[in-house]
Amino acid sequence: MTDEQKIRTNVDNETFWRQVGLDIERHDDLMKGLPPIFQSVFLSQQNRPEKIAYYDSFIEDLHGKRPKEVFERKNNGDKVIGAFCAFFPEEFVHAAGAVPLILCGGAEFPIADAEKILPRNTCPLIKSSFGFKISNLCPYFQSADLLVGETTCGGKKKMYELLGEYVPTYVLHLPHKKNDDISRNLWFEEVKKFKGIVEDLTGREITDQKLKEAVDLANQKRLALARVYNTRKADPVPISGKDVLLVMQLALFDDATRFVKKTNELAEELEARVKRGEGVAPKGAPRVLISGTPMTIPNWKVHDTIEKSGAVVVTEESCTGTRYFTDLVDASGASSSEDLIRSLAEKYLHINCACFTPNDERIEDVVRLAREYSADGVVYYVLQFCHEFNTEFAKIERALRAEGIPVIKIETDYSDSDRGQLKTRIETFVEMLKASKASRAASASKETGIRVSASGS
Ligand code: BJ8
Repeated sequence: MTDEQKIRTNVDNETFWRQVGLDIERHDDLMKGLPPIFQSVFLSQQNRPEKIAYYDSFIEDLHGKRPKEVFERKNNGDKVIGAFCAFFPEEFVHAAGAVPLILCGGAEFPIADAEKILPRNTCPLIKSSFGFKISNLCPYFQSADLLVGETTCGGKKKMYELLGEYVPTYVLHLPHKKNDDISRNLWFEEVKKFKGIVEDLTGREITDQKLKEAVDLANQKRLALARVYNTRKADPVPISGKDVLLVMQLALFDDATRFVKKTNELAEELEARVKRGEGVAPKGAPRVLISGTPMTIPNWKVHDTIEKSGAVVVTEESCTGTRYFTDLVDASGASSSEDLIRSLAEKYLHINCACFTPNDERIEDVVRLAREYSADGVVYYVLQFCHEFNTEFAKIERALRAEGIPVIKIETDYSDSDRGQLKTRIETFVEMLKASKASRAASASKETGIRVSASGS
């Protein structure tokens, strides 16, 4: 890259956005909506942990500081690889000294543009992601040298074909059955091939040593997130669900080494809060597990509605939740490159996306997580037109009901048009959870003669 081709990053945000080819006027319109939402959803909360300030500051300059860092890496010869799914083996990207980014759109703003090309009855995550690119609204997207898709759902597969007309796009072939040898071998070969694709793009060899270091880095990220999640098992909960969702969302953008450090610092503060019995919601507040499709920035409305209704979100069975970090890559027994890649491929096959059939592991996971986090109820969250997650609800509902765990399904998009209806349904659900907690506490007190505090209200 010649000096003339380098993007200047020591400039104000607007100059930088012009250089990377953003549509400045529309980008201004997009970004002016963010501060009031962020204020209402996040900054209005009481008693937040101090260490959350790092993640707040990230959002406050979302399209400034971090994209400039990414372009600085490009100026120094590193490549940027963007993806849209938890099945993106980021380890290869780190190992090649490139920058991995997850580019899933969570905003309503670019959807109208996307609908000029994609069918309206497509999931909003797909439309928003596509819209961000075709409308030149996202500096992260502008930085990508390669996009990596995957054969999960039909809408994404077809969108990647169209996206490839704008940016070079490679699609990983993910089999839809994970428990047979043919599928596992196919996925292993695909992951191995992806290593070569990253090497070709970057012009850098991924040695076993580099790959092991990258595996270690990605595992550290997963462990830091698991540490934060673990504190949410306490009652009172030391951090709101909204704040944890923010941390999860930024895990997909931030520099991995810095993110590990900051997230471990947050976990340490939360562990101290748990020891002191300090929480963000009163002890006994109804505890909700959210299960379903991912939520990317600025998709905060379901968490916000639940927590403003007097409940607290204690975990997310989602790709912006436990599915992202639960399994580690076990490289300890790997004695060859093939072994190492196989353990990597195996780890990814443990992500229980609804694109798999059968997908019993996910159903078991939801029940297990509800127990582990002492959830009083489950909000099953489906993005509109996501047939995979929508259809899988039938089995999940049955499994939860068999355990006596109440569940409600919310199917929504990125617009605000259903806010009122959502609020009414969620408030009714939370009231029901409070009432059943109170009646359980009353019968426990009757049996033992001990007064039990039952409600967070
Ligand atoms: S591993 S959940 S990140 S595919 S919501 S685009 S499935 S129609 S986001 Fe996902 Fe990977 Fe699976 Fe996770 Fe399609 Fe459904 Fe939309 Fe989805």
